[in-house]
Amino acid sequence: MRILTWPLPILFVIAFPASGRRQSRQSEPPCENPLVRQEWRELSLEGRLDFIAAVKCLQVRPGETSVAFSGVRSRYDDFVALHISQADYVHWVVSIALISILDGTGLFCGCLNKPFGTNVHTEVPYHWTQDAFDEISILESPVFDPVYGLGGNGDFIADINLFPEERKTEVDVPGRTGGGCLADGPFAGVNASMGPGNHTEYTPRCIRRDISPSLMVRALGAEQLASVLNASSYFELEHRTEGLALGVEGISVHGGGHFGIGGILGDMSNTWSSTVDPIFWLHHGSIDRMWDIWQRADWANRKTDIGGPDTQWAYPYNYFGDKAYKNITLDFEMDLGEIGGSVKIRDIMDAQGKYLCYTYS
Ligand SMILES: [Cu+2]
Repeated sequence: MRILTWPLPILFVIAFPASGRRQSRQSEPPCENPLVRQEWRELSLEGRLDFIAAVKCLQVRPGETSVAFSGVRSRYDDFVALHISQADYVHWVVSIALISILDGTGLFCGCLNKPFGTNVHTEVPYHWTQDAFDEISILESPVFDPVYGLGGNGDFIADINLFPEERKTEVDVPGRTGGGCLADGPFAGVNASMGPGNHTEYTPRCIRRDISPSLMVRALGAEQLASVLNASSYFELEHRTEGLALGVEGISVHGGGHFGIGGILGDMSNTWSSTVDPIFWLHHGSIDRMWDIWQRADWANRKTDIGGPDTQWAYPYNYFGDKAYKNITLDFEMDLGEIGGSVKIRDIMDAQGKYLCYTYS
């Protein structure tokens, strides 16, 4: 069975909530000293190494959910497994909203024994538009740096027929340039424990990237970003973020990061297990930031504007025919599993509210 990976849900994210949330709760009410989420390039070189070290720290700490998910070996795997297990249920369920739960500060800091408030947190946004002018600039993005970044592409694999269907995306991503295991950077040689795809069995394997610079330039540029931020409603915001058509031509800012980095053979393209590639968090930081900017441009109206289907492939993503669905409301409860429990959408609408406490630089 091939993996159906388009369009990806913006919010299939759910990881690292618990510790950050607890930290946020300590400061409520109100949120007086929000953590400032700096862009990757705004972090000092030391700060970037801290982020990398925190991920590696979680990758060697023992996992806590291996009873529920047999593939879990590390603390990092806890979140990979949660994401895999929930992806089918949070597809388009409030889309962007769930992302804002991802405040992992406590967890990242804690693993490195650093105090809360240092910029060692999960959702470091990466501003793709600063590089998405041309293909060379994208490939030279600081986030792909082998030392002060998360490493670059996999080696080019020309013949994708060497791989079984379940290892490829359904979408025929144009302009792919890699496909091999990470060739450099801090996660080269690090094994993912689960995936690819919708299972949590222990299947150790390398992390792959298959970057399509042309897709990244097309989907992550200033024009796309402006279109998203000009949305007049949450419904429109989500739709423009996810894309307005099925297939490559519809890929927008969310799919642009996933398919642009994951290509056909890479992990970022996988709906369920994309979290095995730590660049996932930086991409989703940028998506959450867009939502935050959009909200604050008209806070009075947008602080409570939410919507979208509670069912995968339902309107407005009903490319395969109409499906019954309910529209998400503020009272919708997101299930964050053993790690985060149940969270109502209304409690995370404000990144500086009673539940979350962060802002973007
Ligand atoms: Cu995503």
